[in-house]
Amino acid sequence: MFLTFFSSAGTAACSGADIDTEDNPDITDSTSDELQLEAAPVALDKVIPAPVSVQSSASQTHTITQSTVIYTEANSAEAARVGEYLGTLLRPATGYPLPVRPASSVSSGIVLLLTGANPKVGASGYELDVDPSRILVRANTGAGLFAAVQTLRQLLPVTIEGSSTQTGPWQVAGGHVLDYPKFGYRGAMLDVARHFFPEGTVKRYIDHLARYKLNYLHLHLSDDQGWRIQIDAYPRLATYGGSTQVGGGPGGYYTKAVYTDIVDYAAARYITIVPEIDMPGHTNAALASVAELNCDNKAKPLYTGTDVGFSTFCMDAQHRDVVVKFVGDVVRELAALTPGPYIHLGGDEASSTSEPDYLAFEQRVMPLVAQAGKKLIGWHEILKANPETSAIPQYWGTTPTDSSVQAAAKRGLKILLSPANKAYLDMKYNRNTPLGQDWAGLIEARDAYNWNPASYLTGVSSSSVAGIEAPLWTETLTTLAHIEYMIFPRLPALAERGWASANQTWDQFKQRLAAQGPRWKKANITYYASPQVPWP
Ligand code: NGO
Repeated sequence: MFLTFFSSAGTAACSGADIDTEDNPDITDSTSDELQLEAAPVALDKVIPAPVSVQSSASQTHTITQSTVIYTEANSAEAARVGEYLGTLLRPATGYPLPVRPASSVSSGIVLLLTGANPKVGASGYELDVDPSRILVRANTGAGLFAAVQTLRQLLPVTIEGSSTQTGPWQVAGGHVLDYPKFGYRGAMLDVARHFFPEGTVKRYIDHLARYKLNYLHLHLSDDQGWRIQIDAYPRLATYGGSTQVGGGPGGYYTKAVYTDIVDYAAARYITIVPEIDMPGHTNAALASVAELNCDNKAKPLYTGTDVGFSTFCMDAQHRDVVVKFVGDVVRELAALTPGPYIHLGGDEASSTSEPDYLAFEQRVMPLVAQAGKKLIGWHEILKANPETSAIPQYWGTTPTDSSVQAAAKRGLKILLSPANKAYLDMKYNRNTPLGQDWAGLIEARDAYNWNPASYLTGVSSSSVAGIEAPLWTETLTTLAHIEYMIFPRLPALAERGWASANQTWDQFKQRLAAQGPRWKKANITYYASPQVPWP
């Protein structure tokens, strides 16, 4: 059904140009009047995700000027790095030098401190105080300072998104913000297996996540159509298994050096990479690269279509030890590339694996993750194999009631929520959306926002929810513009669901969402101009 999107040459019939903002009649260029309007300070409660609490002081506006200094906690290299990141964000549009210096009883400029925060902010939150003399941020961690920086960025005029010098003034509304996240895991996934995306695209995706305070990026690194990460024990996985993609294009893979660069880039934005190798199904690329994973010891041909459920590792008596050793080797190399706590082993849609083989397989491979010093995440089908309580099942069903997930929560497992009819970023917005799929339904901006992760699953309490993740599968997506069109504006809606404590209504949220549109436009980010959103 997806093949209709692709020409015989394997290029998407719907190119990025079709959805480029330049061609989008709903997105007009800002006039200078609008730019004047945009320069007015943004109210403290107009950011996404909505902060926990805000007190505005209308008369206390702060203006960033040519002589503003960014002061950071003395003796903290980490605070200095966040200060430098802030400087990098603000210098292009302001044209100001914004030097970063150690703080010593400062009462002016932008001040980032790792002391004195309200304990409520925890390990990821922050306090922000704005008055005419200074912008003061206090947090317990670099992650908290970084979250505050993202808030500050949204409080500045739209023109802060410009890549060259813009006209100020650079005003920030006065007042106090106290803010911290509801859930510890706030993620998005990028499927780099169906179509391969180069390092630069992944980094830009990471930047988009950072804007909205997401802290995990799950990379779907293998599937039937491609294996995307260098594994030294089996070099052909990447060089051969990674040599194509959906539609037959050249594919690609990340060398360990490039992958490490992505991990570091994410870490500098307080985003943890969760690598996924999907198994025992969704494994054709591995089966094509390593013959002994097949029952007949014959390598499968590469696959460039979009069917699911046809591939499986062989678990017969002659092969199971070979397969388990293979998984162990891969998991060890992956764990060595992963500073974060999690390795994702897939486990979905193994319809070519018999039930006993699936259970035998999972029971042998799940412990390999712990042996490599990591915790397991898997699609919720892994619950059939009774994983230990530290494992996190990722729920991708389309109904709120699932007995296996309920039972898991009762056993003490935390559930990661990705209900496909709410959180799947690859679903079409409406019937005419030129990209994406619709098997889980159509997901307009409002649908992505209108659910409550804390109470979504029947019989699963909020304390059993690890958080939420928005997966972007890429059967139909080939360019950065495609990716951005699918994630904006739904990603910020889902990000708010993961962060915000208050359950705001769509009517409140859509006003704040609308204000993001001009920012995306200024930053040359492609987006879907949903008719549900009152874009300015
Ligand atoms: C399903 C399937 C993926 C598809 C995706 C498309 C899961 C967990 N397995 O989600 O292979 O790419 O739908 O929406």
